[in-house]
Amino acid sequence: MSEIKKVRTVCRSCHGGCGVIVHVKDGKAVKVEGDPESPISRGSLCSKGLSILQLAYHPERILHPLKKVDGNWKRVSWNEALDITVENLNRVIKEYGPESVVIGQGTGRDYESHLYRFANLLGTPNVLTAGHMCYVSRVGATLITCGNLPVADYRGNPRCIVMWACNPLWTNPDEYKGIDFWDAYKKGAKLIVIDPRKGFLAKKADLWLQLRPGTDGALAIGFLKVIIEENLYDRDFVENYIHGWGPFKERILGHSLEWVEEVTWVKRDLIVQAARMYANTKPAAIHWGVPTEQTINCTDCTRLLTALMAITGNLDSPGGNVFYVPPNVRKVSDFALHKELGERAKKRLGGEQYKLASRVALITPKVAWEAILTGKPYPLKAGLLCGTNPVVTRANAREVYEALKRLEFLVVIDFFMTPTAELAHLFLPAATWLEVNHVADNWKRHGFVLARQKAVEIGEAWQDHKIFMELGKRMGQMWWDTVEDALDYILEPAGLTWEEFKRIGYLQGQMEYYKYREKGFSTPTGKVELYSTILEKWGRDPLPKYTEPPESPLSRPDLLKRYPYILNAGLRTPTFFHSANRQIPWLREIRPHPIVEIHPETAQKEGIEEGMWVWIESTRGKVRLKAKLNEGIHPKVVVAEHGWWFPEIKDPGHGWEISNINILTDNSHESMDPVMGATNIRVLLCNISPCKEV
Ligand SMILES: Nc1nc2c(c(=O)[nH]1)N[C@H]1C(S)=C(S)[C@@H](COP(=O)(O)OP(=O)(O)OC[C@H]3O[C@@H](n4cnc5c(=O)[nH]c(N)nc54)[C@H](O)[C@@H]3O)O[C@H]1N2
Ligand SMILES: Nc1nc2c(c(=O)[nH]1)N[C@H]1C(S)=C(S)[C@@H](COP(=O)(O)OP(=O)(O)OC[C@H]3O[C@@H](n4cnc5c(=O)[nH]c(N)nc54)[C@H](O)[C@@H]3O)O[C@H]1N2
Ligand code: SF4
Ligand SMILES: [Mo]
Repeated sequence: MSEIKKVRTVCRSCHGGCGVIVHVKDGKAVKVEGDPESPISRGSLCSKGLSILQLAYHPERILHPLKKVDGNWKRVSWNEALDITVENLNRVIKEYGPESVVIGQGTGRDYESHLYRFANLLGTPNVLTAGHMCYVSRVGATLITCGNLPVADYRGNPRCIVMWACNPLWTNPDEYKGIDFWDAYKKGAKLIVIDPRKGFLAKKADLWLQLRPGTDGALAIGFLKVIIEENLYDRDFVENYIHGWGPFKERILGHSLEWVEEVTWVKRDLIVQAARMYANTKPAAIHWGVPTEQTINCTDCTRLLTALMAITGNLDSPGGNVFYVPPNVRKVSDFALHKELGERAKKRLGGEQYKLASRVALITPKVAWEAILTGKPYPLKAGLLCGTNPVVTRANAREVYEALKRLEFLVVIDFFMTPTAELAHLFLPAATWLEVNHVADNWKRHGFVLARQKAVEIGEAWQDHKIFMELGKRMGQMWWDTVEDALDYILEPAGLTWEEFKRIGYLQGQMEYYKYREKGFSTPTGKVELYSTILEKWGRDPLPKYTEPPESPLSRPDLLKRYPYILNAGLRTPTFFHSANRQIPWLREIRPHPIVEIHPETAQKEGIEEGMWVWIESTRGKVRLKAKLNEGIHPKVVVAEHGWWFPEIKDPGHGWEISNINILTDNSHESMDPVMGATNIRVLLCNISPCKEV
């Protein structure tokens, strides 16, 4: 009988990080279990991590390159696939310049270092990610405000946690694992939850603020006003480390709590109570989530929340919001060679308007669709999309679909044939995290890097890093011979090779708090810029403010008759990851249908019953989901899941138009954050009605 080999690695079925022990028999992974020694997850794994074997060995997974011939997919060798890509990219570059190639990815998947290096060496500034409205937007806004992203310091034992638009027990996003929050909560930290939906955490909270979706910026202004007026702020910090306190204070005090209550739907007493609890309990951490970024207020809201952390003296203090010190390895930005782009960076689509997006080296997707569809300001002709399914995950899905269909050449790199991949000319099969060697989590700001090591090889799938390397080399770019050679380069400053790092498993940076006392903040003034000198230079409002979302009951009363409800689109579920996992038996069994949550009163009014298919309609179209009644949301709000398509539908559309909530969302320039281009996907107007057709 053959032996079971155990390989210690790191999951990446979400943003990743949990330690896993993979059991391998005869070259096949047969079992996964949580790694009790992992500093990140301490033995825990979620449903997605646990079902990786069903994903990796799925009968529909694509395990060799495919090219489209007369509308049908035909198997080709890697050699041919790379040749086809190089030939087409070179053709387009010769005719239109490298900027006519868009390189895209979705959420952070630990290959941005390689993707960006490929794009930069190719000479295209047009990298499209989800970062315009997710995480990178938060990073960008905090970079210009306080020089780095402040992260809730669970390791420092916060005594008060403000869960501001995050649901980490389901989502484990970015730097955070739900388990860290849970441990701090169990130690008795006070909990304030700011969320329009009464989920598990809202039920546990000391205070739950059920705000109107998209009004977080106004609520933050309310908190700041209470804290300033009641002198609950840290005078020493404000005097020494804030730039623009006078005008900032004036701006905040110019608002009344009545206004805040009217805008946010949160009673002023509750706002006062919550602001006092946050400011008076030390240390206190704000744990922020992505809905704060997915509106027109993205940058301003991030800056207002940073102001709260700063003026209460919680910035970079133990148990507050801190700048973790990274291990001494080469960072994603070092590897990515952004400088190589040189003057070409100026050609970035939308770069003049969305200056903050450009500063963090990405474009908002809208400008890509426009360039493809209109040829303005110059044409986009080719695309390489890795690990993203924009037909389902980006706003205004019909426009996305039309644009991608028009590309002269599109390569998609994925595990499965998705609605986006079906539009491609070439499909390249990616390796799952079971089949990858990488210095993982290097993009995160939690102070760790982790050894994700290959447990098995499956079919002809290549890890994404290798795809970029091999393509890059064929395009004449400077890369290493092997994936592992590049990892040696990343690890070099730590004095380790990949082989040595694999054995150690992880590195942690040596934490230091209050770094600003010695070094200041990494902003132009060296202080926390509540008055932003960078925004001022760009001709923008240097002070943060609240802007009413452009399609809301307040800004579009004319639409209310036809579309009386606020659509809050983006409810995550523990089992799915955006558009992924619908074909995984264990996970789909738990949640077989797309769900929209409706208050029972609203359901009754609209003739809707639990479990019924309902139409949701906005000015941009209609889709159907199944109703689930939930008393924990406001009767004027409906909360819908995103990411739905149906792998079981075998035609090339795979049902992308049936329940895809992004057919309803908006990506007009007027609806986006003015400097980041964050798309407004959390606040729209819609109506709902029973769907009799199914
Ligand atoms: N309405 C609405 N829309 C949203 C959101 C919302 O809240 N509401 N959230 C938005 C957010 S925050 C984000 S980040 C985006 C995410 O948007 P995307 O990243 O585009 O979405 P996913 O469905 O996670 O990923 C798409 C594909 O990546 C493939 N994949 C997974 N892992 C790998 C890998 O390692 N390599 C390769 N090559 N492929 C892989 C999957 O099989 C899947 O088909 O969606 C956004 N869309
Ligand atoms: N299982 C699973 N995990 C995931 C993902 C997934 O698709 N599935 N996606 C990953 C990605 S890319 C991301 S960005 C993260 C996001 O993860 P989180 O930041 O946790 O974001 P969400 O779960 O979308 O929303 C968090 C909470 O905010 C509430 N909310 C909705 N709108 C608003 C609003 O306007 N204001 C406030 N204050 N609260 C609001 C929601 O009701 C929810 O309880 O999750 C990551 N993890
Ligand atoms: S939380 Fe994310 S990293 Fe952890 S097991 Fe689940 S999918 Fe994997
Ligand atoms: Mo995201």
